[in-house]
Amino acid sequence: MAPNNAERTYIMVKPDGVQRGLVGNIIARFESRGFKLIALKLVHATPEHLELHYADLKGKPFFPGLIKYMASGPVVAMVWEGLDAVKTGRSMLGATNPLASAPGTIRGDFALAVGRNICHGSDSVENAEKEIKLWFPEGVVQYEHNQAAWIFE
Ligand code: D4T
Repeated sequence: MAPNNAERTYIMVKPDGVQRGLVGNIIARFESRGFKLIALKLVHATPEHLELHYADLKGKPFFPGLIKYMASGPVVAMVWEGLDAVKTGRSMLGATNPLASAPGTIRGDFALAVGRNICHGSDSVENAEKEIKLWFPEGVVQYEHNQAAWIFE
């Protein structure tokens, strides 16, 4: 199969990442890795919206606390595009529990607790497309990325 240079992933700096001033650092990592930013906004999400985002986790014991934390302040919602964006995005985030996140990853560098793990990234291409629709019903921005020839074969 031809490489998909246009794979998209939904990345979200969580309220703790915003409060701790890590937005610029996280954006810089995705930019310098070679991904193309195609949507971005600061949004204070409602619990109802977050319940849709985390619908798969409804019923887990940590779900009410997760929704409360995610609704406690604004998040930075972003869509990044590029080769294997979903898988590479997840590896840049590190393991869900910062105890297991390697140094050099976002969680491995900035987080200690699973319930305050700084940043979200889609875990499959299918979920990425669902999350992009949920957070950006207005659509993303299309433009030519002049660096593409230096990033992709
Ligand atoms: P997100 O979706 O936030 O990027 O996290 P992951 O994809 O890495 O992990 P997840 O869906 O299993 O968990 C979602 C969210 O719930 C918090 N959480 C998770 C928690 O507070 N306690 C827990 O025991 C687990 C497993 C952290 C991330």
